[in-house]
Amino acid sequence: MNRHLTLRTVAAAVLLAGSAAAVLAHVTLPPGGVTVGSDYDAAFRVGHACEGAKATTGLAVKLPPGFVLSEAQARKGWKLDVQKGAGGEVRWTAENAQAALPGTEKAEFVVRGKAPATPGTLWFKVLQTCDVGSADWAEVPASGNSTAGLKRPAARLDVVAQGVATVDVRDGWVRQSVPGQSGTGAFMKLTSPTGTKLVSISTPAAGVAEVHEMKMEGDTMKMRELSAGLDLPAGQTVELKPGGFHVMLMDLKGAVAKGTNVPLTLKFEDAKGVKTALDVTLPVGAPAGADAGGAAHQHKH
Ligand SMILES: [Cu+2]
Repeated sequence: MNRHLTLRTVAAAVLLAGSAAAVLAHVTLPPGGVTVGSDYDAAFRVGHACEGAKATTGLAVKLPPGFVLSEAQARKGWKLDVQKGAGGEVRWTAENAQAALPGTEKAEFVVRGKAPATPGTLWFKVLQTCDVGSADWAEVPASGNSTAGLKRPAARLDVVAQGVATVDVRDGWVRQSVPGQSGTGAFMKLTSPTGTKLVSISTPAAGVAEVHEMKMEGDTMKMRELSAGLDLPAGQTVELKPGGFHVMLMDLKGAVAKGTNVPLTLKFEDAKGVKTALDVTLPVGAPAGADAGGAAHQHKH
């Protein structure tokens, strides 16, 4: 019982992480979490210089308690200082103006280490220095783990329990059903940091839930179940959307009404046969800006 509650809490945390990481201007870690006690390459993404600056000249990453550093990746033309242990820090400094990272280029600064043995959230505080000024990515929410509303959030890493998927789920929603309709669709963006496969779905809202693919065949839209599962290549965002891949909910237990939420359990299996699951709760109704799909998505079974 307790264990179940914990899993749900962590799943909700991963969802929040997803939406916060969508702000590209920040220094962030890639979407998705890490399993307790596993090796992790923390690749800090720098996609811009400090405000009003032309280039990044230095990056200092503070290692949060529980993260055990093994090594930091050197950068050509940059000096690397590594301070291990509690309160440790990894610092890269451009040796000259030529080596500095122009604001128009993106780069990853990689710290390799091991995740702690207990689930939770790690915050990596990052100080970015530039030709002009600096940006201190060090804000941590006072409570909870959402970085929404923070101007300079620290980079966040979710450490999840064994058996919980590290997959990032973003922009999820379920299509509202109309009276008498027996089926509907669920949509979301999935990113697996290590690569896995979405193999099955279950929900108390429907008797049957399947992963489907839609394709134009001649001038008719056809769909079929992906019986072998949906591949999620490492680091790639796979979008489930009207007219494409989607989760098909059939034999609905009741009307799927706008303003309500639908809980789903996503089950994954990676290339090594490791099975994980993730509980998510998706709102009913297309979010603003989403392609609702219209008539093309009226399924017939
Ligand atoms: Cu379908």
